Amino acid sequence: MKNLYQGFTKCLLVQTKFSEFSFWNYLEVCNIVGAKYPAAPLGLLTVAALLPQHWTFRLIDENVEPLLDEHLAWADIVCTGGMLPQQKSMLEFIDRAHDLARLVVVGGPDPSSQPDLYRKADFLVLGEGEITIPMFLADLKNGLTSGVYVSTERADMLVAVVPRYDLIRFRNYIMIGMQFIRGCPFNCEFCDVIELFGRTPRFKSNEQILKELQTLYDLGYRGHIDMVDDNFIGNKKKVKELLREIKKWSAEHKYPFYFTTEASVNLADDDELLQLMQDCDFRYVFLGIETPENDTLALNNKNQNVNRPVTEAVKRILSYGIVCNGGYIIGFDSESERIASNMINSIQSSGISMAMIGLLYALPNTQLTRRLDAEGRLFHLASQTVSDSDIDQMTSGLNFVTLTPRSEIFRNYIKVIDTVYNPAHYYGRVIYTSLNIRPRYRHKPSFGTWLIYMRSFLRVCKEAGFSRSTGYHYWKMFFTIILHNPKGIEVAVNLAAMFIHFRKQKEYIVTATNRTLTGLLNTNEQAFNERMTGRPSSNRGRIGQAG
Ligand code: B12
Ligand code: SF4
Repeated sequence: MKNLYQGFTKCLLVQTKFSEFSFWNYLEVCNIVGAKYPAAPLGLLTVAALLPQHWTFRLIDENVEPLLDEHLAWADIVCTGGMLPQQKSMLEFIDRAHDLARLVVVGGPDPSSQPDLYRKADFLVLGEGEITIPMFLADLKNGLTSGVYVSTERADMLVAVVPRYDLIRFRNYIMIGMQFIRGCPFNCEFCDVIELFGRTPRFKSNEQILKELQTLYDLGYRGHIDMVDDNFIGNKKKVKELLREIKKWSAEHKYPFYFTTEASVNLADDDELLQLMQDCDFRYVFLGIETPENDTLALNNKNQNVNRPVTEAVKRILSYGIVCNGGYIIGFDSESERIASNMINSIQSSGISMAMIGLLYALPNTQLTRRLDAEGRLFHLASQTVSDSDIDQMTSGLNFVTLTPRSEIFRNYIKVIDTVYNPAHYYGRVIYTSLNIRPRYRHKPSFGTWLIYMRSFLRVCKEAGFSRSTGYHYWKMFFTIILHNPKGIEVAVNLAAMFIHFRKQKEYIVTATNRTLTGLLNTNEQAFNERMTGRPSSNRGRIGQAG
């Protein structure tokens, strides 16, 4: 067998499929703007940059194009990696590659969290690739054909490589990812980020980020960059320094990009930071709000959100031209009987249009999972995506014995999703956001892109404006914003476009959850829990008979 390390090795990187029903797969919106999938596979682009650069690479994103046997036949070695919802597609991929006698390398978040599930891969390269890929390459150089590589060390982000952005076709995606920070200083019980990446944020230098921006610029990319950091403002001093540099670079390059990111709600406390973000053209931020109930926040160590009124925070962020999206969770041990109405009120009053509401999921290797396991409440096979309906946290949560009766949680969940994604409520939030936003966008699209925007606008008018369920709301929203805050119209139309996806996705989630609820009501909740945990269940909390 030829030495794969030294030779002109052909390496195929494969991003396996996500479900089209995921909250994050807004394929209808991709269609409208002429893209094929929302986000480019940043993990694999980074892996390609860490592998020997004399190799030849090819990247197939199954969310964009089908993986053919001839792609696999071309390769000497194949790599894949991904997250929990890709577990099933990654495992199928390993089998398919093995059937064609390809050597398979696997890494990324889910294999790192539960490597045993991926044992059949030839090489398991776990944790941060910056540390473990060199270990794997050393073995490959010595002719080994299998191995498992782990490290407790964390990567030094100051030597992180520029991802191989040249391996993708930009027009297939709505946004391209870029990473500044790994790790988060907070300590939320359910979070796996602090387990995977630690609680001390590690940063790339400003020069590294500018180099990545320049690389994208030189490759001809213009438009949307998603800073994929779990908490972009994990160290406010550092992020301000970076933003000052981006502001300067962007001005010198005539603002080729605009940005989105994720941040903790304390972003709203810092006007200087918000101003810098606006100056760099940040347009959307995803806030981890989780729950409107203070006791639950405190019990989950999400202390940074306790006693922090979300409505005010969102209004302040909107005043800097940045739209807030939010993540919410149902199913915490301590949530009140009024959780559904509390959550609906919180979402409606803050005007957060894109609210990702999930069922609490005990992700592998988290404090939550360890506690539930110790309490005998964790389901066995807790984090295996076994069925096609295991899409993301919207359908696959509650992988443990709940304290509130499970059926009650499902009812609350259905009520929240059904209400929040009812057209009148959704468009109400769009109006609120678009009236309160004060955008000062710097990035100006090229003429060609502007034409695509116009075509997309007409498509949204057709899809949303002439639909029986949303037509009235769409035009009411449209004329309200045109009359009262015309600068908010771009945001308004974008959020209306997102509803084309959410409308479909809501139907899917409500139907799937109702099906699960009916199944649960036809059985006995205690018997169900015993089957799922493999242990006799004692009476805890408010657990009762289903129904
Ligand atoms: C950006 C992001 C998203 C984006 C974009 C995803 C995309 N398509 O690219 C969006 C918002 C869509 C998203 C959604 C979800 N996400 Co997400 N996401 C992230 C985030 C914040 C950054 C990912 C990233 O780009 N990192 C930068 C790259 C460079 O790092 P990386 O991918 O980890 O790759 C490195 C290593 O893992 C390794 N590696 C990766 N692949 C491979 C492959 C090989 C062969 C090798 C050798 C090494 C290797 O090397 C790389 C360099 O070190 C991570 C958290 C985090 N900090 O990583 C969560 C994270 C990956 N998401 C997660 C989850 C659970 C989800 C959701 C299910 C629910 C949710 N949290 O919203 C959904 C489902 C998505 C769907 N489409 O169905 C979990 C995964 C947990 C797990 N055990 O699998 C994470 C870890 C955190 C979290 N709890 O949210 N996500
Ligand atoms: S703030 Fe977000 S990333 Fe940080 S620990 Fe909490 S959930 Fe995790």
